[in-house]
Amino acid sequence: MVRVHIGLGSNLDSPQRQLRDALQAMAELPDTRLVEASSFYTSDSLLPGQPRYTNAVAALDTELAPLTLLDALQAIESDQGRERGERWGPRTLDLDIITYADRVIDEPRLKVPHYHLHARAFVLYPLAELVDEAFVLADGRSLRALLAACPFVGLEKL
Ligand code: A4P
Ligand code: MG
Repeated sequence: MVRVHIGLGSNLDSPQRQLRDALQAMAELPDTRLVEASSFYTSDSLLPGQPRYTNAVAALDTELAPLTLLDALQAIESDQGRERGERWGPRTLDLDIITYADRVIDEPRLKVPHYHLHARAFVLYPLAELVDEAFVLADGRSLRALLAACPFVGLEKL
């Protein structure tokens, strides 16, 4: 079993319900245990003109290999009505692999730690609820330093 962190986001069709349903679906994945979920947070979309997002981070323990986990998460997105079209478009559900144990992964379909992590308060602050203060990403960046560089601005904790 390895510990992984999943970022959840939704800005369509009852975002809080989408996140709750996704947590339930992840808890039911094979060879996987849902350890804990962060609080839910809302924030404006990074792209203007889209509905506000609700975001959270979940900790899972899993035996699924990274790409198997990615496939499983994409299947949950599809089950919850995600239509892949426009990149960065509004979505019922986005599931991103934020960390996978202490591994750095650089494959065409999967980059871990997640590439936009450092600039995203809506990922960093919920992640901070689930790890200890001294948490260091697989690429050596400390969460404390990332938080210090990414103020809690525009985030609302539900
Ligand atoms: N991919 C590569 N690495 C990963 C990873 N670590 N986890 C690939 C998951 N997927 C990963 O993703 C495109 C491809 O990225 C996947 O097929 C996978 O192979 P996608 O989910 O289909 O497309 P996307 O979500 O539109 O792109 P992306 O870059 O993930 O967008 P983001 O970064 O999720 O941005 N504002 C707020 N407040 N909250 C948000 O959550 N999200 C976005 C979308 C914009 N603004 C936001 C939020
Ligand atoms: Mg995504």
